[in-house]
Amino acid sequence: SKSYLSYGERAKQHAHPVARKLFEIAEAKETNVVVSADVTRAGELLDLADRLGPYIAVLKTHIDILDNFSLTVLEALKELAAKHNFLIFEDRKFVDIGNTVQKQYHGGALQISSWADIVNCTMLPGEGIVQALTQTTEADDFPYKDQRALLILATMTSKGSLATGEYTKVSVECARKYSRFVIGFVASKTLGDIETEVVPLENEDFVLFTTGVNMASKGDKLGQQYQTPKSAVEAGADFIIAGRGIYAVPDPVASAKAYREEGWNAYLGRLGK
Ligand code: 6AU
Repeated sequence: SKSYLSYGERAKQHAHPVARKLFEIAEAKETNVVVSADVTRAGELLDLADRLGPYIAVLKTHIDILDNFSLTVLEALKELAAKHNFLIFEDRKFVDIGNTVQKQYHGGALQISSWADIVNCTMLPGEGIVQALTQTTEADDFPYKDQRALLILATMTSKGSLATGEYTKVSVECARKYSRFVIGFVASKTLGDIETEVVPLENEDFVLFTTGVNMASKGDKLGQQYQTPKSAVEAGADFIIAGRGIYAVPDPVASAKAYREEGWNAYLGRLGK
């Protein structure tokens, strides 16, 4: 499987420009950390992005949780992404009919397509959601052609999640059908294990983002379940998403460095180095 190739090798081979850029960043900065910056003040978000920027491959946002949101925040975020060479992933989890998600993604109050390199969606509505988002990015007047990518939420980390079985299976099938826009999954196991009947095909290289990663906790009081960076990468994660384990501790920079080191060492271990 491609998950046993280096990020550098995958950067050279991948058909999608956003996946290539992601792998190039991981290789250059020696990090597979995605920080989930789930803070509610714009100033705090930008401060985290600036301080953690050097140690992360991707900054993941929930832009709708900012209680002082303004479009100027997005400009500042984009500048920080360029300064520190990271991608921005808006964790919007689109979950509606095609006609609605197209408007939520491109334009609208949050202008998501104009600043988020990566977004995600759930498969609850069926194939049409992926078809619609793909169509938006392929329109003649879409300004960010080849600079945007989609992840499918194939499993979830919360207790009692219904994102299993047939749901997960359809996630994989849909990723294959729309691989010109879908670069991978948010999920907690390797692609082969997400849906045991679906083994990765010879020429595909989906990127696996695993969330529910925390070095100090097993879960929270609201059903979140955690594993360590090491166990996530050993189970096939290409990128580890950590939120509170990094931003909600006294020294987020030291924490980001620790997650980076553990995630990177587990990756090297997977390569046999
Ligand atoms: O590390 P935490 O628990 O503070 O934050 C985890 C982050 C949150 C969740 O909204 C998100 O990861 N998440 C997702 C994503 C990324 O789509 C899926 C999932 O199954 N579980 C999960 O926690 O921002």
